[in-house]
Amino acid sequence: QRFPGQKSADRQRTVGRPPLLHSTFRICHRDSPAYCGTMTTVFVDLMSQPSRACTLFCRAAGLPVDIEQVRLDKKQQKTPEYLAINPFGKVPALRDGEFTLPESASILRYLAVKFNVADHWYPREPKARATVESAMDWSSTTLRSGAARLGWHRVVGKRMGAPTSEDGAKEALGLLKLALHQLETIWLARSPFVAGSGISIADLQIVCELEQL
Ligand SMILES: N[C@@H](CCC(=O)N[C@@H](CS)C(=O)NCC(=O)O)C(=O)O
Repeated sequence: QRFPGQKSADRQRTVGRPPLLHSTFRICHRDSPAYCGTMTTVFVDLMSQPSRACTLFCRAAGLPVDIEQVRLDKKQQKTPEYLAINPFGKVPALRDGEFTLPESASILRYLAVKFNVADHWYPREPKARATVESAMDWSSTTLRSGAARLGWHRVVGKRMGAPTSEDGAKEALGLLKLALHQLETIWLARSPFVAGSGISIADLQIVCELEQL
């Protein structure tokens, strides 16, 4: 499979950039029949929910995108090389030629449009598209504020020696319970998918927030 604007596999292998970061590895497509060289790279750490959503999308939709690891435990997200790609110092981020992009939801939408993916991922019809975007906004603002904060206070922050508290965890749990209720009674009321009859990038975003709980 070849997407518009892709370079041939041979060209990619010859011209491919040297790894940006130490201990970089490529997660997908190197050994896939679809791997045929690409200018597009997504930088991730699979400890990160938004990174997993982008990685999952690339894999599930078979996108010719290189996935490179940025190790949060080694603070690689704060190196000058990476800050040149994402000045916020967070994962994920995307680089496509000279273009760089932070924020997972924007990355998901960009990839969907760039690679002209199947409609169910990111529908072209305006109302269906807006529903996917609404679910993504809800996930970023509402679900994540409970789920990620709970994980931070109970697990991640503790491991990193950051200040955490049981009060913080309890508050996050309250937000999470409300969000889960909304997910079941509103987003999933009529379909196993949040925004229509097929799986979309919103489902990937949401499932990656939930899977580690
Ligand atoms: N809204 C951002 C959130 C990105 C984010 O919070 N990434 C975290 C990991 S889940 C990160 O890189 N943290 C490292 C840091 O802040 O130094 C997105 O969706 O991309």
